[in-house]
Amino acid sequence: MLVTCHLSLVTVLMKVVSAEFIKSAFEESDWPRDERPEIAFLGRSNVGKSSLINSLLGVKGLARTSSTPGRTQSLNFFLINNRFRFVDLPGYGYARVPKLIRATWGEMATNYLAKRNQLMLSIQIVDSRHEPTTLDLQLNEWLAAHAKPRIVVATKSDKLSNNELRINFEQVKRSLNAEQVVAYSATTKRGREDVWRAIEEAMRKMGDRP
Ligand SMILES: Nc1nc2c(ncn2[C@@H]2O[C@H](COP(=O)(O)OP(=O)(O)O)[C@@H](O)[C@H]2O)c(=O)[nH]1
Ligand SMILES: [Mg+2]
Repeated sequence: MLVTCHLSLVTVLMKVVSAEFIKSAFEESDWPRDERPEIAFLGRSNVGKSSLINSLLGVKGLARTSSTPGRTQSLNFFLINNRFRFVDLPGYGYARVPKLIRATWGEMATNYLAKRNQLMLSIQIVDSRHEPTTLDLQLNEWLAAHAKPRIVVATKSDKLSNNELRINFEQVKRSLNAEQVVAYSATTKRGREDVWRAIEEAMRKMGDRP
């Protein structure tokens, strides 16, 4: 009997069985110590980072969403399916935050990004309605210079017409020189499968490392 197997052609979307907040880390000594892979989320304050995390996980309110940004200055770790972690890095570029705290952002986040062996993928979030900011560009350059695997997610795409989105999408792609940009919406879940696929791909690649 001939049995054909098409399994490799079928992409099964990540099933989130469990997602829990583990801890807020204010110092490096607070980072989890085990070897589970991590996916970092980066973006300026209010860009929709928490909404992206919540909508990927299908859990409302796990990562706090708020319209008064710039308060969290810690790294927030979430454990997914007991297998890997999401890391919510503090939002950057919030003008009303004191200079000292802004400086701490750079230090904490870049320290994490530069050092963390468990880091498999950085997800840089930008607002699809606007041109990337100077800080977006700086972060992007930093990630590229340090050869960090990354994708760009252009969120709040539901706020644009298809035509506007097409134009802005190309602009983001150009200015951030990113291999992969995903148009996303936490409201409609547009782009959710693409982001999950990129996450799985990044974890698989690292698993293949000798
Ligand atoms: N329409 C729309 N609003 C969004 C989307 N993502 C986030 N928001 C809103 O943008 C604001 C900031 O979102 P939040 O996730 O707290 O941003 P964070 O500061 O980057 O974590 C909130 O009012 C969200 O409801 C989206 O995809 N579409
Ligand atoms: Mg947030």
